[in-house]
Amino acid sequence: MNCSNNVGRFLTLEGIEGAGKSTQAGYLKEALEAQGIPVVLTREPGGTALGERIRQLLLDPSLPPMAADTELLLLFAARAEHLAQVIRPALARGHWVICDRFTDATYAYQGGGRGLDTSRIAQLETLTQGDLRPDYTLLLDLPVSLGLARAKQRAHLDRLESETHAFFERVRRAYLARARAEPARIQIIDGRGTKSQVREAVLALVRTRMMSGEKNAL
Ligand code: Z5A
Repeated sequence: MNCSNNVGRFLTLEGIEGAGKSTQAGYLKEALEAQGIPVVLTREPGGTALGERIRQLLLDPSLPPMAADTELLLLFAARAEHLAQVIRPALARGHWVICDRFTDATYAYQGGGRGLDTSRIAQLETLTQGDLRPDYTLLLDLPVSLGLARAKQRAHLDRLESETHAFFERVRRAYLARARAEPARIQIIDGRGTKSQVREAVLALVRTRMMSGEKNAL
């Protein structure tokens, strides 16, 4: 991987609910910025004004169930906007982009969880992203029961969080299968540790896999 300081990097965090993605994304941003690396921290679905409106629709538990294809197309519509307005411009400026979920989540939730044909997801991926893929993906893995227990500490569950345990087991399995299929890009991190243990594991991986040869060090 080219690790010159002037080249933007695209790093994504993935995992089931409560895996600690948002927590670790914040820590990583802090650590990179402390080394003078400009970072854009963003999330999916969301990341733009339009994307956040689409997110509200996707997660609203008061709406009647939507067709799986509607959900899929809304996710890619938000993603197209996110790429155009935020991700591609930031990478072109040489910033690092840390994205809390991206297209691996679509393969895991809509493919694994909902059972949609992954070849159709792949078609939309190519249509929306061209050949842009994350440089590096950290998959925070933990048992579904632990992730859901953490997520339930929040006040209320959104539409997707109200899915069954079996749904999230399928999501987890799909994530792990993707990691096995793309070991150079997707690195599994044990999400069961304390926040600081997971933070150390994340920083160690980013240091060795994405920053070798850089003068900055985490
Ligand atoms: N979705 C989809 O279906 N298809 C797609 O293509 C995309 C998304 C992109 C919203 O995502 C939903 O969109 C999501 C998948 C779907 N649906 N569900 N269900 P999201 O990322 O915004 O939602 P989320 O996964 O539900 O976020 P989350 O529960 O906040 O998870 P997290 O970001 O991984 O965890 P966190 O916010 O960092 O931590 C959760 C709690 O655990 C919090 O109280 C922390 O303080 C605590 N925590 C974090 N780390 C630890 C450790 N290590 N120990 C103990 N406690 C911890």
